[in-house]
Amino acid sequence: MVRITNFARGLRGVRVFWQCEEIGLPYEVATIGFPYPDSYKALNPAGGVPFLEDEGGVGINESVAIMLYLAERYGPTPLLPAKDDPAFAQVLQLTVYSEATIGGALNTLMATHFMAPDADKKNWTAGMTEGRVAHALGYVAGVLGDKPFLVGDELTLADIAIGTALGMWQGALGKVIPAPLDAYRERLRARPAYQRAMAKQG
Ligand SMILES: N[C@@H](CCC(=O)N[C@@H](CS)C(=O)NCC(=O)O)C(=O)O
Repeated sequence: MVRITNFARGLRGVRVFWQCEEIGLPYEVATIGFPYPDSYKALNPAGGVPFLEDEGGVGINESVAIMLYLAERYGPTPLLPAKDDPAFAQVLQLTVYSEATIGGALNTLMATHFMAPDADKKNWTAGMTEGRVAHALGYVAGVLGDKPFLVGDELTLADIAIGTALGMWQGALGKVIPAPLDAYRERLRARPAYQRAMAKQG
């Protein structure tokens, strides 16, 4: 069975739990705190969570890489369209975008919000980064349009990845989600698989 190490309230780990719930893949959750125990540093020298272990000595971090790995390893699944489906490219793009563009920027904002001295909390980099995330969310809202999901009529990895980034923006940073994405996020949160995933948090 795959094993996913996560923080007690780590939303990137929830991405992976949620995917497992959607596809019916059994998984085990290991919850760690910060600073990391030495055993975790040895297991995942890159640091950070989530971290996935699978049979055959597989051990990887990066939530989006984990999602793509699981979809390929335990698919096929409608969460990742087939390679000859035109939707495949956009699912890849948005899934990677959720972390490479949005999540990475959110980490800078969260570090500034929670750890910077008061005088530095509203520095130039924070303002620029916040603007980039706001732009990215506007882009995502445009992609969504009036559709129920970002790509096609069914939930894909793109929704899981982006929906979780919206949770970080709203939940961790207390920011407002643009109205069209707010309704979308509520639809995602209503999914039984999402709720089971959230219940698996430590
Ligand atoms: N791009 C990585 C980001 C991982 C990340 O920053 N995770 C946070 C928790 S959600 C973390 O581990 N922070 C503490 C650290 O980096 O040591 C991913 O998507 O997995």
